[in-house]
Amino acid sequence: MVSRSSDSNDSALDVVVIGAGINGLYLLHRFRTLGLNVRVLEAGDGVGGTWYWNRYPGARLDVETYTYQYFFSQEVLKEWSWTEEFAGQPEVEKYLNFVTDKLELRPDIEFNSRVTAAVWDESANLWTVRDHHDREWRATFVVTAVGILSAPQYPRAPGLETFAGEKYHTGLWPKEPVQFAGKRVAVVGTGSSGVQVIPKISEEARRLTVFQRTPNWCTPLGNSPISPERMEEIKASYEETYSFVRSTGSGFMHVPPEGSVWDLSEEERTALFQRAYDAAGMTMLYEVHPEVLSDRAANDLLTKFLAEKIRQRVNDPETARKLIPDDHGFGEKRPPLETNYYESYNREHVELISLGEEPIERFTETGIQTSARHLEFDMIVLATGFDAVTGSFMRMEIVGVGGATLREAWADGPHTYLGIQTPGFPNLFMAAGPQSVRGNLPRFTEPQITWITDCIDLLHSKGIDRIEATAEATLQWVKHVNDTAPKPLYPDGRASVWIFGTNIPGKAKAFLACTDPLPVFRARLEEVATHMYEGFLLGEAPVSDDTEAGVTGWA
Ligand code: NA7
Repeated sequence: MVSRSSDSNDSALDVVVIGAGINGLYLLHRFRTLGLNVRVLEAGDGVGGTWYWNRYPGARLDVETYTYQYFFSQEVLKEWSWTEEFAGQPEVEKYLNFVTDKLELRPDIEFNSRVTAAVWDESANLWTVRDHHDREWRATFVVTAVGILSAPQYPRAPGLETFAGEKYHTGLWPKEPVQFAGKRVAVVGTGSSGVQVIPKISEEARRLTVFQRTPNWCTPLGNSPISPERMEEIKASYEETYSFVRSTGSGFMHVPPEGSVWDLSEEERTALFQRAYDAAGMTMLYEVHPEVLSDRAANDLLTKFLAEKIRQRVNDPETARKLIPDDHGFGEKRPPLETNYYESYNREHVELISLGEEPIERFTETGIQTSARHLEFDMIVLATGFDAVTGSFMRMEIVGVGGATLREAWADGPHTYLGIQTPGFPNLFMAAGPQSVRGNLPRFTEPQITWITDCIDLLHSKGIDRIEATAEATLQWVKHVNDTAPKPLYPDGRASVWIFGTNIPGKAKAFLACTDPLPVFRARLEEVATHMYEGFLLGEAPVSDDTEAGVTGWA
């Protein structure tokens, strides 16, 4: 099937958007407001993306709810009220459905449509996008809004398919309620998802065994309900909140203190760390002196403090030891924010297995065989994370100029211009693509989305049907990204960090984000647009040169 635009039997769509998560919905709204003919293709049968798929018990925001939401619609801001400082998955999903209905977006979304391929037609300057039902749409522009954590990854130990009990990945959690009561449950993985789901399962399961590859530096989430009075206050200060989060480096409600951590006495330092530990959200990450995140000696001050907290909260010293990281500093990985995580291990029926000491050899029909024993389970929960940022692209067959695939182009790591386009793939834009900024996701994708939609609108209005990032601009951007990438605090740099691709065996090691502070990145985007999309070639194909061959990923 080839979907046709509404007003002409033969013409293609202006835009296909892939994904109806928080970015895809905003893209759809913007394109419709601009009068463009757009269709969103969504794999799920509902909107929400991350908030649709990750519906495991305990899933919730680690960002203050009212800084994560959309700010573009006064009507939505006025009508929607939040009930928790850090909303749970059901509330975020409900909110995204509310916005979808309020803006009447649903009719332009094709649900149950997983995109498998997109092929560029150089003679017509059109993309053909195919889904898993072999339906096709033709469009001048394609914008991916596939999320950064949406391609689930599974353990490589053999035999997973032979396990006869219940089996779930946190990133593909079923809609039907899952019962843990009376069951022997295994959880594999202790990242943000594991840290959220483990306390919930520990409350109900007969026995819970946690398989930990690497411990994380977890700090308390500090969630609390939002009363109607507090919600009124929050609403009254939306303007201030919005301009504040736009002004911070990562789009969060936090700013680091002035001065140096070394200027503080030991008592003052402990008091600072304690205040951050007692405060909510990402305070520990963003309200300590920046050198704590970049200088090993300063970082050690904090990890010493955090290790002591783990020892205080976990009764069994041996379990506490296993829970204290020794391969990375605080902040090198996005820290999981927890609620009663450490206390879960004080329950009699909860056991922690460190895979470094007792690896999984294989999954069996009835459980898990480790190097030391066979453990029987009724259920295995995989909280093993994602092939982050690039994984969703690699699962599609994206074919650009001259039949080159994105898989080949990114084999040594992604190379993009501004995280928005890759040479050889004209008219293909990415929202939250590799090598774009990171932090509070909707805050950093918002300028990308307005930029992409404005750009396409301008091209459309001028009748320009081709835009492609130049190899030279891309080369410079990749260099900038790599030159400014964070350096590992531990000399052997062996920690598994998804933002570097090192959580997946065999994946190219490449820094998948960009450390530019949000206002700097936004200014850069504006500058590029003001200079008539500097670094992009408009309306014509580039003359082939050798520059592209020099574009490589992180080395
Ligand atoms: P993460 O943060 O990537 O965590 C995945 C966890 O699963 C982590 O503990 C991994 O250990 C572990 N893992 C991965 N593969 C295996 C295998 N094969 N065996 C055992 N354990 C494994 O994903 P999440 O879903 O928890 O969170 C993703 C993001 O969501 C998070 O950063 C927040 O931004 C929100 P590792 O540490 O790699 O050694």
